[in-house]
Amino acid sequence: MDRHDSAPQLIPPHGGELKDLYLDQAAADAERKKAMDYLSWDLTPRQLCDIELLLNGAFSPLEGFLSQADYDGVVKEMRLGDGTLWPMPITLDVSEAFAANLEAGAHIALRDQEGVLIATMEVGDVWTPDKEAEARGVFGATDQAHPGVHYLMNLAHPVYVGGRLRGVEPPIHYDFRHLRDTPAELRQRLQKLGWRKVVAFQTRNPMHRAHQELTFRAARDVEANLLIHPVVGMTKPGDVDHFTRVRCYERLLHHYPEQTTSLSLLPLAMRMAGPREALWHALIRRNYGCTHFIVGRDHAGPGKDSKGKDFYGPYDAQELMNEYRDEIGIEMVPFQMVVFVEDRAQYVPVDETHEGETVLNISGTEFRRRLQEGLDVPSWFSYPDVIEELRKTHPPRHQQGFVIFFTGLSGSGKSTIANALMVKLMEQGGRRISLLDGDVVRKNLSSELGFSREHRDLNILRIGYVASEIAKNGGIAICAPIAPYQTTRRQVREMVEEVGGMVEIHVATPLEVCEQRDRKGLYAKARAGIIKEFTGISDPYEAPEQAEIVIDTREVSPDQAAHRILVKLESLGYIR
Ligand code: PPS
Repeated sequence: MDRHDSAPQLIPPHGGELKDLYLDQAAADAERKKAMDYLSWDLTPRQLCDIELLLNGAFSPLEGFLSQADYDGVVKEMRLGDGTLWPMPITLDVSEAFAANLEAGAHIALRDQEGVLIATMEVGDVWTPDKEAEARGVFGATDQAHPGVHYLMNLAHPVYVGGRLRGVEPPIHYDFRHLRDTPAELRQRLQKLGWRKVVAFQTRNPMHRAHQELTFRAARDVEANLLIHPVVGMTKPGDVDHFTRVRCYERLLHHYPEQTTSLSLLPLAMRMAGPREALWHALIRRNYGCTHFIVGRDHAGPGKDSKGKDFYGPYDAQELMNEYRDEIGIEMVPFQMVVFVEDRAQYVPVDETHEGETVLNISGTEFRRRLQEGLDVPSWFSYPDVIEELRKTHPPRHQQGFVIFFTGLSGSGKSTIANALMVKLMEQGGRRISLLDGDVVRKNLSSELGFSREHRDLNILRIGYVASEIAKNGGIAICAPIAPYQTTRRQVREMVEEVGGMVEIHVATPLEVCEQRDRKGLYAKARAGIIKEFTGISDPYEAPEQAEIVIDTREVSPDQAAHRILVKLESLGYIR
């Protein structure tokens, strides 16, 4: 590593030309006035991340959300219309209703969730993308187990708008302000430090000793200083929140030799696109003024597909980076996994281990289990001060809030089992419990809603929101709606797992049995056409694929069902 820079020299301006799409103060004030007459679009959390990096030049050479011609080129061959290498479509997705009022040449105001004007955009083109083709091109997959595909298919709006941006005000961040740099600020900082070579490390996870060793070796090998450049925008659902991670990185920083390593936060919304994403990450780091970029095993990997197969090969990203090495403008530092060799008490790249040596490793899953169960984490694996930080927000499971989410047909027995379970949990004592039963929620939270897909989704997302708030504050939320749609249940799971545990229970009583019981007489009415859109009769029910528990009430009584759930909760560590 480069400790200090004694040789007098000119620091090369790393990173090439940097776009800055912000207007000056006077022009921004004038733009704010004009924007009062423009149509307004409230940016989604992902769009807010994208626009920040468009406006500050992290996405140079882009000057706005992609036009259709640029988008087509990027999806098909990772190139903008003018041939420049750019692997990721940065698009402004809007609703059909909003798009219906747009035409080329119009201006729109882009605002954050509070209504603050971030930028205006001159509309270039408006089109409806072929999302399946986009998924295949960008992710090489249409399987919705891929978080990027899932987002594209279910969460992104259906129409895209391209156009140049005029920046009025950067999105505001109140957290870790001392660690946030624009590309221009970071370039300046690196220059001031006299760092001629800088190797950037991308991460969305807490860093343990293996990561430290890997980054330290990478920096030493290319004689560069190290920039830890973690993503704090949007990462993979279920990841450790960035507040916790940043505190961990700050702790870790003290374990590097002084003056060698720096930390800066990147408000990027990841897509988990593996090889393409690696290329994108590299271009972004080039824009931030880094000269080298570490690409390890399974860079930005989305995990396994619905058949249990990896979406990408572990070194696909390195291969793609190699293919485009002459165009990226930043050098890759490829890295193998590093492992701990017990006999040498040392971390080494996996190909430098000798036969017969004992190699220790704790997988991500095993590490999470140890945190969840409050078990010891050895200091060869991670620094105790880092673990201490993690434990603050990730206490053992029995101290965490969680959500028990029942789903099943009307009359399947959800409410009965949910009530039995609640009473049994209350009997055990020591926890706060809220029951969000289907009928009760519809009365108190969703009285204006009907049973269209749109209304059912709204209803379930409201339940998910309230349940996740309960879980966040350490409580237990028991929910018992029909929740007929897979994607909506998945959204709830993602929301909940950010703050606590989620246990999904499919009450899989078959339709014929529910109909035979017909306690409320609703099935008869549905068959007679008096109730429309009735689940199972005239409306779909998509059975869960990953429920933690499946219960068929033909086989067990409510009491037995509740008992089975308690046993499962115990085995998962949620109760003791
Ligand atoms: S959903 O789909 O999750 O929003 O439904 P939910 O909020 O759980 O409400 C289901 C209860 O509403 C009654 N009901 C209907 N269910 C399904 N489809 C139609 N069209 C419908 N109309 C009224 C029914 O009593 C459901 O209660 P449960 O407890 O499930 O039997």
